Amino acid sequence: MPAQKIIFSGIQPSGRLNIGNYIGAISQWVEMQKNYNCIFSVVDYHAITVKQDPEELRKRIIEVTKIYLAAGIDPEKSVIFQQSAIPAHTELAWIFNCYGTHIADLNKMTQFKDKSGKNQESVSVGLYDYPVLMAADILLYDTDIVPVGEDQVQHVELARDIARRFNNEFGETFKIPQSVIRKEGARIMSLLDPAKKMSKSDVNQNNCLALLDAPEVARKKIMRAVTDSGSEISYDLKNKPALANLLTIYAQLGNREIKRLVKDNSGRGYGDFKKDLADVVVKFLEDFQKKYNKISDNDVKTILENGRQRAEEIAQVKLEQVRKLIGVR
Ligand code: ATP
Ligand code: LTN
Repeated sequence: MPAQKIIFSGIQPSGRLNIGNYIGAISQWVEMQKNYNCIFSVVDYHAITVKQDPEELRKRIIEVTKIYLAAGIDPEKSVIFQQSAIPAHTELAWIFNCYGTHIADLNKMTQFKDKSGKNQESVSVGLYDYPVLMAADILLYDTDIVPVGEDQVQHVELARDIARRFNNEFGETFKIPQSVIRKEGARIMSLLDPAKKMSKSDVNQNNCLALLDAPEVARKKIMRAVTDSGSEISYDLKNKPALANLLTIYAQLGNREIKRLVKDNSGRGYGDFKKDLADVVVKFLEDFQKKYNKISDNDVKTILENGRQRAEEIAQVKLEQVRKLIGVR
């Protein structure tokens, strides 16, 4: 029997996780655990590429872990660990800085351009180098598949390039990973601006539906979400992007098909549709938060420590192999 494929993914504890993170990433992971060997990380060293308050960061690491668990990641099946607990990640990132990564690669990264905006000269080197650390995360574990939202595909491409270049120079060392994104829901947009991604570090949280928003707050956010001109419920990404986004959220959280939703809403107005959507979101959040609230900080500690042990065993072997290949051992 062929060995089970390996899945790796992670989320930065850099803000309040939202339904974009859930739909685009975490919900895919939950499905994949049935058929694959999965490793999920809380990537705290990615979070510090932008300023974090230390007290807040400590809390967020626990919060993100609880969100993985509440969403259905099963620590008996999957490895869950904190990135900074395994120094092999940063060490391999350093090696990739020297072997496999070109300045031109990093200059192409759209996330860096978006996040650095007009301050490209004064943001941290870490923000620029961030995709190299991500490549190390992925390649350390012989990952086959990386389930992410659409915005991360470019970073996975870089991981593939780095792996190929390293293999060309030193012989087969790293597996070439592949990104997987959802057909629908790979890019959930802001509630107030359908041209912008829903992003957990957005300063205006009215753009986002956070997984830990009080359900009634979420309801208000939906009722205030922008809609498009016209009044008919139809899925039209180009002409009705705001409605297309709301339909996608409804379909994903309510487990419905978009086609069917459009049919069932024919003749109804935006207001009625939003009320239904608000009910679906409220129900989803209530169920989710019930599970979340049952998980203790102590559970999290134990799970992360277990995960660290399991992940470190794999990471150490790969890193030692690399150290030998480049001549430091
Ligand atoms: P930040 O604003 O801090 O960059 P983010 O909300 O973009 O945060 P990440 O930690 O970068 O979140 O992403 C975690 C995972 O969630 C990634 O796989 C990413 O592609 C996915 N993701 C993030 N935002 C969305 C979104 N709006 N729609 C679908 N997937 C998303
Ligand atoms: N850069 C990713 C988070 C991340 C990741 C990874 C995702 C860090 N390391 C490895 C998949 C695999 C982001 O979502 N911002």
